[in-house]
Amino acid sequence: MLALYQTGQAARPLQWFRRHVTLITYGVSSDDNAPVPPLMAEPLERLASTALERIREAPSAEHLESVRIEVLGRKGALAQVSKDMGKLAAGERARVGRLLNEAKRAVEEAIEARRGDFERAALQSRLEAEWIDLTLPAPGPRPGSLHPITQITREIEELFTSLGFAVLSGPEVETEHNNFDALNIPADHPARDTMDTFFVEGGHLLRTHTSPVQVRGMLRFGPPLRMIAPGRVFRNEEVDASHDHTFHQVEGMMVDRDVSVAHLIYFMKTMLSAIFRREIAVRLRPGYFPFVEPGFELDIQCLLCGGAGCAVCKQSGWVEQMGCGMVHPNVLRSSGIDPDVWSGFAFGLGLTRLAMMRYGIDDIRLLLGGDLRFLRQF
Ligand code: FA5
Repeated sequence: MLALYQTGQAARPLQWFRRHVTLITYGVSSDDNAPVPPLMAEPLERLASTALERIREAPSAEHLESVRIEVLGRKGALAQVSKDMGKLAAGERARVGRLLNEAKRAVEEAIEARRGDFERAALQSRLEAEWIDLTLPAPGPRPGSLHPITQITREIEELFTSLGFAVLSGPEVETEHNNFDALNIPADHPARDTMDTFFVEGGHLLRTHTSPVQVRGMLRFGPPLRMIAPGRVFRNEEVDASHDHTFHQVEGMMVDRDVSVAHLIYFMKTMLSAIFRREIAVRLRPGYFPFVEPGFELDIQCLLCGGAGCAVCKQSGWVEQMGCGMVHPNVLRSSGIDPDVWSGFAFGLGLTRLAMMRYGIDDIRLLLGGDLRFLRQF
């Protein structure tokens, strides 16, 4: 007797085969070329036809794979038959082997065909699900936007050019002379302490303000002169909600005959009302800058808290926006301009703080932080 099969799903065809093999064992024939008797062929055919039916009816690729393993796998039904063949007489073994190969090929081909069905169906459903209408217009590039400081800089440039001012720019790495000495701040002057900065080799430093562009403008063009100079400046600063180590200013200067504080106030007011497009409360208080005399600080009422007090205005209700004043005679003189003939005003506006007021930004660190979630709002 040959070994019995115990598997569950394949049990039915295997029972047939068991009967068949028993018959082979006892009905020995020595003629290798004799046709396989129906009693030997039938159980294998049934095994194959049952497998083919299950393959045909397999509802999914996964199910198909489990049928394949049951029938063709190393421990599957056909493997077991092949193992048991060793116990047959030599002549029978060859004929049953042939039958077995045919059954195996038929099952393999059926599995391959059914697998193809599943693959085609999967492809079809992907084609339907992932269908793209190529005739639709492309979404196009996502538009970027200008940084709020760039936007406000451009507005100021436009305003001042319409008032006859030139837009100048100066280097961010400046000479110590232009940043301090030519502005009436010699090496031992205490005003240098308020503008501690980053010194680089060769008597140069990262400019602490845009005021050195005044010097460059006066030397390059001479009087009469109307210029503004927006740009980035640097200080060794304790960073908080309203102070950064890197920020933007715009310098303004007008040198002509008979320029007075009245002109200064007029231009300041014109600029602020153009930027805020409404009346805003300002206050002018005396301020000390060695390069102007008299000098002022101009504050605007904090637009973030409406003057009630917040972290940006340090609970004072006012935010310092700019320093300004009448150009000191020493500064005119150091740029070769005769202070007895010419006079002028100058201002240095904190562009970063202006942008904060304009857009309601309550922390200066957001502006140069590079966070796209913040920048996409502008
Ligand atoms: C100056 O820088 C002078 N050069 C301004 C000036 C020019 C005065 C011409 C007279 C004539 P001050 O250090 O105050 O001044 O800076 C000017 C403005 O820059 C301030 O009013 C403020 O708005 C802004 N500012 C100053 N420090 C910082 C900082 N750390 N972070 C952001 N903004 C600042």
